[in-house]
Amino acid sequence: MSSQIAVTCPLCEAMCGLQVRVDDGVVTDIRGNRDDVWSRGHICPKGTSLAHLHTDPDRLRQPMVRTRTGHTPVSWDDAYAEVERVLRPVLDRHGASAVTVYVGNPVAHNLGLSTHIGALIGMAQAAGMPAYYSPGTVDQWPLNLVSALLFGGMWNAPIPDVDRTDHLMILGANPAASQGSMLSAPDLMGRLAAIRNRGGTVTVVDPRRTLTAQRASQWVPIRPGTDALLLFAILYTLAEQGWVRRPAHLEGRVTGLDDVIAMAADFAPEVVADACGVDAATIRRLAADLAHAETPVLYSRIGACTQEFGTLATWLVFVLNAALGSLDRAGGAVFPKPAVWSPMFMKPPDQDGPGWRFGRFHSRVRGAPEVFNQFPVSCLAEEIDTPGDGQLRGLITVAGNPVVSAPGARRLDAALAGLDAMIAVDSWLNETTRHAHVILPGLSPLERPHADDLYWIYAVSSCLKWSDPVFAPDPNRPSEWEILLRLAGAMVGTPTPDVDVAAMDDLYVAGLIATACATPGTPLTGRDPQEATAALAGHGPERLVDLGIRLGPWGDDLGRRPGGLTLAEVRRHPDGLRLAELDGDRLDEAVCTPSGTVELVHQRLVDDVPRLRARLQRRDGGLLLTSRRHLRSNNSWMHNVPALMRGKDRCTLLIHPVDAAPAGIRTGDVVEVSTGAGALTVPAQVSDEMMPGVVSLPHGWGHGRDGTRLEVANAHPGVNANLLNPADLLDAPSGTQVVNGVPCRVRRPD
Ligand SMILES: Nc1nc2c(c(=O)[nH]1)N[C@H]1C(S)=C(S)[C@@H](COP(=O)(O)OP(=O)(O)OC[C@H]3O[C@@H](n4cnc5c(=O)[nH]c(N)nc54)[C@H](O)[C@@H]3O)O[C@H]1N2
Ligand SMILES: Nc1nc2c(c(=O)[nH]1)N[C@H]1C(S)=C(S)[C@@H](COP(=O)(O)OP(=O)(O)OC[C@H]3O[C@@H](n4cnc5c(=O)[nH]c(N)nc54)[C@H](O)[C@@H]3O)O[C@H]1N2
Ligand code: SF4
Ligand SMILES: [Mo]
Repeated sequence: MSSQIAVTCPLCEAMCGLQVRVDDGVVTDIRGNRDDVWSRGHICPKGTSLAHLHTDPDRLRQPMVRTRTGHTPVSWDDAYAEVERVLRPVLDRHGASAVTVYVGNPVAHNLGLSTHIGALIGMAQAAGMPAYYSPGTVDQWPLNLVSALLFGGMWNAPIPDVDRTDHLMILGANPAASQGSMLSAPDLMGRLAAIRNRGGTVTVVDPRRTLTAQRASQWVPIRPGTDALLLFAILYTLAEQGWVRRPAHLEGRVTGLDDVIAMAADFAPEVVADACGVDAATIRRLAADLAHAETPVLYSRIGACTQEFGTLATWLVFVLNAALGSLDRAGGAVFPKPAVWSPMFMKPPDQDGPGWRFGRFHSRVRGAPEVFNQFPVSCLAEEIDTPGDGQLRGLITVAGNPVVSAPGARRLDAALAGLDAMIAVDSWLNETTRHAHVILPGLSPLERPHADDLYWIYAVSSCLKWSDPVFAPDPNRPSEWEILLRLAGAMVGTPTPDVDVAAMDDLYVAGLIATACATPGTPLTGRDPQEATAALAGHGPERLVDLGIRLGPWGDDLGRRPGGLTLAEVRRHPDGLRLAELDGDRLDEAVCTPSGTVELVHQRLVDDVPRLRARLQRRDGGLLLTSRRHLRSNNSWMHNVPALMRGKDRCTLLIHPVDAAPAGIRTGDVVEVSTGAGALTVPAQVSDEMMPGVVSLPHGWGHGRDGTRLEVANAHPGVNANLLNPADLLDAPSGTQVVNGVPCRVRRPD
């Protein structure tokens, strides 16, 4: 028996359509699906590895419980009984405030986890859990913060119109590896090449000459952490030269531009040049290039977020897009029109009133303010290991590996070992889950249906896709959304084995709908919750995807727009539905700030400018550590795929020859890298792809730990970069961890 099945790859934001060939129950080929309406055949090496993720002998197929001699497989009944045994005493004695949840990155890429994580978080919060944690604070939190303030929603931001711009400036992103982030566009590198082919310019601002920079028109090396200075200086130059554009279409739709221009007065190119490591003439030329382009646009991502001034840098990217007149017009920074509505687009009910509030409560140990109900992820360790009232004693991780991905990693590793209850919803026994009392595994990526919601909000066209599972799941295994609902039930008081998962699902969906009906600005505002709920059939993720499609711009509005789309209709199109292309002129529809305008000025942003000004006085002479990604890695968790591990060691320290030579360092030498947080040894790779004064180490490594079950990864352990990243180095307004621009020393060990 042979079959071809069209699916969407659940591994990254590019959401590629793939063709999976199955012969006699075995995947024999995976390739890009040329008929996929969205990705038209694009695939990267990770896409083909789905077959291995499915067959990986190390992938857990049964729950595991921790015993004195390691983890052993148990039945689902025994696993739930063990959850109850460890979790209930914590809840009974200390309440839900002693338990927290860590929401890992794959949650956003896994249908059942993404639809139902809200049930666990929401119910745990209702029971008294204060903050929760995620790698958002080592990632895009500055973008979320800036999006909420400027555009009204934490997931609401314009993206660069890569297919029509004639000048794209990229800061702190390397799509050659990442395939695009908060910018969904399959074959982004092909699209960048097309900009140059049509006579346009691609400028890459990055301390490293990445493959993206190599393929660009120009590479501008920058000292890590100083993008905000550079961007202020570009704004200064635009204003000085009379190049600020005030097009009619933005008249009355953007407020505060002149105030930001006034703030730029302190940041002339000559003033910031030294700190940025970019000379003033270059900065003025960059400003002129942007000013003279027809459709210039700036785009920034993680390198501009996870740094000392991540919020200001991310903010100024949008300020410049406004100052160049590029907001909301073709070729500029445009608001996509997602075809699927997501409850994530709603302002959370606890954010009542106009605008957004931050710092409504603070972490117990270091007093860090909450941002979107989260504390910086490095607070997790101290909240667990510091005794006293409010100490965390229970942790539920969902598809996360914070022992590898969170700064201050050593302390977290030790802290997890001391928890009274740790539950991991995870499919591998890795550096983090080895501490769990119970591991509850999900189905393989080929055994579950797939659809995306969040990433369509950053997508270059409006599409809808649904993938059925390639293989029927084992009927004796729960789906991950069911596991989450069971844990949610346990958090609100039901003994874990007794949770009625179907009833919880109904309760959750009814609650979401009631919230959407009561919240201004949702597609359900003002409608009758019972009637809306009754319009839906089915259960689990399918029901919520149906809701999202039907409430989307092409949906049937839960029956009120006959002929509109439903999930049932989308399923009839295995290659997807392509509904619209990016366009300008969506600002009024997309922006939901209290004033209805793009509000460029907020006190939280203005308050951080003096910190940036003070940065100009600092002369740090030594080396700065940065992070990088590789096309064939996926954060920490795909190093167990043999095909992705072939070739040279990728976990190396990149260092420029002028920094290596005085220390006598050559490629292949094992060097010691040390920071205020710790030291480790790693092979050096001497290369002029780094700018002098900056070194680069990938994150996601540090395998080979006792008690893990990752045969391939453990044979290529690498080192954990987050042993070097200090817990207390943060971007102030967002609480985001600094993993780019950490002062370090490199030497040959004695
Ligand atoms: N293959 C692969 N794809 C992935 C991932 C993966 O691990 N592997 N991870 C996924 C995830 S979770 C995310 S969040 C995205 C991230 O996607 P991207 O944002 O594209 O991330 P990176 O590839 O790490 O690129 C960040 C760049 O920032 C540069 N940089 C460092 N410091 C600074 C600075 O101070 N200023 C400037 N201007 N640049 C700086 C680094 O040198 C690096 O080239 O990728 C996603 N896609
Ligand atoms: N120094 C430094 N640190 C960083 C970064 C950096 O650039 N530099 N980048 C940060 C960023 S952007 C991110 S997103 C984080 C990532 O941080 P995390 O989300 O904590 O880590 P991942 O490596 O993505 O780990 C994913 C986990 O999910 C599990 N998993 C995989 N698939 C599934 C599934 O289908 N179901 C379930 N239940 N589990 C699954 C894996 O076994 C693994 O435990 O790392 C951050 N840390
Ligand atoms: S770029 Fe690669 S990992 Fe990302 S969706 Fe496409 S095939 Fe999957
Ligand atoms: Mo990320």
